Amino acid sequence: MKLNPIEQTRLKQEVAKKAVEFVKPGMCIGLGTGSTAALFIEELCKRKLSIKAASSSERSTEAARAGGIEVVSMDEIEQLDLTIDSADEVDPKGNLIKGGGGALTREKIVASSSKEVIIIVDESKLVPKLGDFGLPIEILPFGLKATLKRLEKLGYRGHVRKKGEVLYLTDNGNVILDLEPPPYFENPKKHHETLIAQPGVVETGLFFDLPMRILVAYENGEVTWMKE
Ligand code: A5P
Repeated sequence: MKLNPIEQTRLKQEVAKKAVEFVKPGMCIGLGTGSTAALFIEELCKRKLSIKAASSSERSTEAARAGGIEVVSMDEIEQLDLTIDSADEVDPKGNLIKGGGGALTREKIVASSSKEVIIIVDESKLVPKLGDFGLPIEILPFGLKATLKRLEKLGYRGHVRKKGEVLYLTDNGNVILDLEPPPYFENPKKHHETLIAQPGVVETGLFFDLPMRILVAYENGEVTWMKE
């Protein structure tokens, strides 16, 4: 379901506001990346809660620190209490495609280190099958051509992400390959396992088997948990 950009931003704001209610003083929070996560961080800063955060990108770190949140490195924490992040697509089982903002690897590390993960989305992100968005994967720049060739042999084609004329580099100094869906990622686990087994592939934007709940803002004004 397509939404016009103004309406979509309104829904992102609604779900971000709701998500802040789950953050309690003393918690250690994982911060996602992207426009929805940025709105959540903005709301979180307004609350002036005494919390710590670990962040999935330089962008989110900067925004949180500017708003007075103490951001610590992942190595300073044992486990995060709660991670709040968004997604590019959510299927009916709660599997996700992430990485539109290029932070998928750090996002997966942060989410995997969290007792609980709340994914906040506007209803346009809900899809019957994952794939229309494409699939961002993070790749080492070393041997890029060889990695692309190997992936192509396995049937995965895509475009190396660019920022203007130059390669887009992640916070980890790696490249993002935006894969075309074949045509859908109906079995996300299988695709993830095939892709991650290839030398040079750092991480995929397929998220599954994590302690995630999906909070959705709908056009009719409801903000509620996604039901299977
Ligand atoms: C960042 O790498 C992504 O995983 C984002 O979480 C995802 O792309 C959602 O982004 P928006 O909130 O900007 O739609």
